Amino acid sequence: MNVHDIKVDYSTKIPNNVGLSDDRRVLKALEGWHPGYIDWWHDMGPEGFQQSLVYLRTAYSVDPRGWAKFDYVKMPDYRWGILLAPQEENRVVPFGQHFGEPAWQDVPGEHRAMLRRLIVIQGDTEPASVEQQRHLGKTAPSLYDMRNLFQVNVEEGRHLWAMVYLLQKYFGRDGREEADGLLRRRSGSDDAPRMLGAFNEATPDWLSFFMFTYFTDRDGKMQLHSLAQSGFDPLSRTCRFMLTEEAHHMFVGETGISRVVQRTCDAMKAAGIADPTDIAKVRALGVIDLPTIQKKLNLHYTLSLDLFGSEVSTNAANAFNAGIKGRYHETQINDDHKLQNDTYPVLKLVNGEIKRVDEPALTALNMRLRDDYTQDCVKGLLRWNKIITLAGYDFKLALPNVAFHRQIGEFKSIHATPDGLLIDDATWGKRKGEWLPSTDDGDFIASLMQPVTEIGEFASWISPPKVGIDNKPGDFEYVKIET
Ligand code: BYC
Repeated sequence: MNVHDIKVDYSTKIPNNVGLSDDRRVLKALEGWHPGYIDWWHDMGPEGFQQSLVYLRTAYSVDPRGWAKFDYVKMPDYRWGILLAPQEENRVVPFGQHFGEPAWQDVPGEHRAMLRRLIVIQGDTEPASVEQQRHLGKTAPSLYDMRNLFQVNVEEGRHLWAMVYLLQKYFGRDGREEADGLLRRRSGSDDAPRMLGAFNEATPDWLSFFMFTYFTDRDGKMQLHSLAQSGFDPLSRTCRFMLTEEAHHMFVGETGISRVVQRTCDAMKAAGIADPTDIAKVRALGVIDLPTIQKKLNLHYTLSLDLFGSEVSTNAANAFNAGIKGRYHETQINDDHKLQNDTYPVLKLVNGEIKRVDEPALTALNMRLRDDYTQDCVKGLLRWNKIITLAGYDFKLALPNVAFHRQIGEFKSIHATPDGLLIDDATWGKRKGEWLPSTDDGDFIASLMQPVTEIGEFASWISPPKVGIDNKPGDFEYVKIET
């Protein structure tokens, strides 16, 4: 490990550990892109609070043993930078037709278009999520939560920088055009929407934010893990460091939902409510009932499943063969890493029934990654259900069947219940409000979204966290709003 790769150089306008001061061409291109980014941040970044001092962590090194320091920062002054995990000596392409060859330090010409497409898609999601969450600061349930939201937002901004660096450094003129496009598209826009479905949906309230950071950021984790395996070494190194930051985003989601569930259970118990499905009674307590939490979960989980693409995909097979995008934990898998003769079971619609069918493992890579994702999702559900059980309630949150509410892949043209029972259009039309948040549910949740900005205080519908950020005490002022 080269020690110069670990420390971040803060002497240039753009903090980095990639030697930008010796790379005038890329430094100039990035400095040219910077003002557009700042304009975008002002227009589309968090609404309000841009002049507040926020207790944020900033990376100062990419050493896993100590890489971030916390301090008060105004968000527009955050030091967004280019940070790559240290280069591993003698790294090889870990899968596909180039298996075992030295990893590429430059873009392999034959795979240029595919690589650029994947980098652009990854880059597009980062500003999209900031746009989706931009209004949430105004209804934060505490300063602690507000700070976490802003931390997630500035780091998504940095992840955009990470992809823009790759485009500017390795893709010449079309890379620069793509980098500009990343600032031009807008989440939910009719004319220039973001590229993937879930990133054009609204994040209307804080329960959605927690679901998004739990389920959609976890798609990010899986995709980044797959790209971290890439034979294109700069992409691998970028994604490895992004994963370090990403962990906090999923923590925000998992603990956020835990705290909502905890508060609901505590309130139900205190009021002597025995039936958690008695929605009117539970809502009268000013907390979010468990069935509504389940509906939000159904929505965000299924939107996130769509992000894995079709179950059977030649794009995925080509990216793997080319050594560009691998599997989750590729290097820990014990096989030939080429998959030419292997199969993988894929859930498909066969004669109107959901069945597992063996497909060539190469074309089934999206399905495999999605299966890994689902397994990873289950962990949170176990924690949330434990809170419910400990409170003495007979209610379980569950992941819906993968055929439920899909817009991409095998099940996009049918309707199914969360249990995986196929139903016709009319039944779906009548019953979907039982499974997905209705306008009434949205209005109720919106009615709870009253901001709480007193130090150490929390909104009625969420418990305080068990520990503070950076081990700060409960009365710590995470955001100094009056500046
Ligand atoms: N919406 O062969 P197919 C994150 C398109 S999240 C719209 O089925 P493929 C984050 C597809 O583009 C992670 N279009 O799928 C989280 C293709 O179009 P073209 C982001 C979709 O290509 C929270 C066509 O359908 N990173 O980081 O094997 C906050 C057929 O495609 C969708 C990545 O996704 C969709 N859902 O797989 C912040 C990694 N799905 O080219 C950040 C990079 C498919 O025929 N991306 N299509 O016009 C990829 O690896 C793949 O492109 C996908 C799709 C997994 C997205």
